[in-house]
Amino acid sequence: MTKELATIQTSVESGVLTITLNRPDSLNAFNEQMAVELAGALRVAERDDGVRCVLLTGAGRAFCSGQDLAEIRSRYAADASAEQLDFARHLREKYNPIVQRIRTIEKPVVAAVNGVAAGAGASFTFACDLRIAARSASFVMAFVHVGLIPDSGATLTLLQHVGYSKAAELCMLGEKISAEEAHRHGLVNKLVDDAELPAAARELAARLASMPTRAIGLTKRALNRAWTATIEDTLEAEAYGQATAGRTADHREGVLAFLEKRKPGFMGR
Ligand code: T3D
Repeated sequence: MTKELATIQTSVESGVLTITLNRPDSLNAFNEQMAVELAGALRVAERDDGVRCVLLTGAGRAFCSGQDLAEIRSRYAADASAEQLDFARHLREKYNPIVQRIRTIEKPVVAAVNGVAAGAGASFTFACDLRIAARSASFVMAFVHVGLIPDSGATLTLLQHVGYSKAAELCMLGEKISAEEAHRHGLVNKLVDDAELPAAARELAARLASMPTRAIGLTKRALNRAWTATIEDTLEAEAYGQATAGRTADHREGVLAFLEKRKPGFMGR
């Protein structure tokens, strides 16, 4: 069943929670209401055991054009001094909890990039675990064009995906890159023809949702930790994660299914 809020739509099917950013007239620009609704949907996804994968996409011809610039302008109107706008607070309260949850929820999060992803919209896709993109999609680190720096985690996540040199080029020049180029640089996991995106994204998400959710969640935790950790930290985190995964019913089911030469039926626990 599809739930329609003011700025997003959600639906759950086969263990996949699909969240569609839904302000197509502004290319799904991110405003205060969307921040509240998206954070709420991700909170539900985290708590609901029936949700075993999250799929994030956009309505219309774009994924997300980043911060709603009309809303920024209205903030200027309310307070004539740009210096007095508390950008740090805005990020801490609206953007950061969303990025934090995408990165820490112990379930796979997939971005189905259906069109342009700009500014924080691009950052949201980078925070996801996997990106599947339509051939006509694109990415633009638009921040520099409005005199801002990349946020929503992109200074780390973009670097992780493409390395320093390409990250610096994308952030400093702010040039739009096609999904094909993003795919070549490892930023996009899978590229499909536009018409195929919804079905291909659903198939990928449903496949992830049918896998051992605990093991995937613990893998995500270990990968996130490993980036800044020493080899000692990493080995210890892996040992902890493996001890936890090794106690799940899905681990047992995977081993038995292999030995019995049958398809495993993972339950997500
Ligand atoms: O604390 C804080 O808030 C700081 C946080 C900042 C985070 C950020 O994300 S900063 C970066 C903000 N985003 C941008 O600067 C991107 C602005 N948009 C664009 O550069 C272009 O629209 C795109 C490259 C994304 C797409 O270009 P194009 O030619 O395909 O579409 P368009 O014609 O520019 O846009 C279509 C409509 O969407 C248009 O409205 P109209 O004329 O049809 O009524 C345009 O104004 C609107 N739109 C697009 N992006 C935004 C937007 N409206 C509000 N905010 C937007 N970000």
